[in-house]
Amino acid sequence: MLVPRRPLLMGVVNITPDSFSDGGSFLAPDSAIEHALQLIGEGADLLDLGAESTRPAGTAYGAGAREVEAGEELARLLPVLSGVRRQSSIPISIDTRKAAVARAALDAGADLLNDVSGLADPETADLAARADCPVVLMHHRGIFSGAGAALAAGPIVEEVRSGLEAALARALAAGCRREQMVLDPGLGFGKHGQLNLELLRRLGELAALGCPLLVGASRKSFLGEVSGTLAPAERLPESLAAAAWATAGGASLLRVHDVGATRRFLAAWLAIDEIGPVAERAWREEIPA
Ligand code: HH2
Repeated sequence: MLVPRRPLLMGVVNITPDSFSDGGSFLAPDSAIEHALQLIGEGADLLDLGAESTRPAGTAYGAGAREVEAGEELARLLPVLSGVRRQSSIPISIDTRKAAVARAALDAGADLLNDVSGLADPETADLAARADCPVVLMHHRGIFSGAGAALAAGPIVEEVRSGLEAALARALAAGCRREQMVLDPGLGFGKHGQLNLELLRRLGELAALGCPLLVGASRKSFLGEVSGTLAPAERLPESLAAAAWATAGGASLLRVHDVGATRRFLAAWLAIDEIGPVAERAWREEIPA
């Protein structure tokens, strides 16, 4: 197996009361800052701060998350952003769909934008072009809609590829540079279980879009469905399997909740992969010509 170099690990910090994965655990600024510093200690390469959950409605998650106004989102976000910034120079991504939030966060020292709507708001696209910062463009089939969402199964990889192409074209038309863009298939986000598995398996086909790929599979319900492990925080083994497939498929970034475990898992996997050529060389050197 040819395993690529280790992807960068983006540690998730949800400053929300209602995230599917860890809602309410880090709503207070001090606990969110402490969590961010812990993820840095575990080896995160960058952080993703989000202050509005996108938890879908559905049987596992009840009513789904509540959309929040920009003012409330900023009140949650900014104290954590400045608190982390004071103590670390780690790159910070902001997970938001709102231009006002993105603008204030960039002014306060954020480095990247992570827009799960794929720059649907032209104001955000314009801001991204002027800021010239890295931007994650994510595909979705409805941001708050449940995974079932009565959508056709269809050829999912082709749908995601053309959706990302369209988002990329919109961003370029707004003045962004291709080199700024990171593309994300948007696992979950209106796609039911098997579609996500197929996207992970065929991730390499999205590399043709010519931008680095980010994958956010960590703790998601399609992984829980595989093994029947219901609580999101108990989905680490399944999340590591997804991290392995994303890595083999060429992902440059993994968005994960369990940074330390993912880092150790990938280090072991890569060490096993790399020992092949090393062992072969050592063996050849011992054989007399
Ligand atoms: N997934 C979530 C949120 N933001 N951003 C990108 N680029 N890709 C993803 O897959 C992605 C994302 C959902 O995970 P989480 O933040 O843990 O949950 P919630 O939206 O409920 O806060």
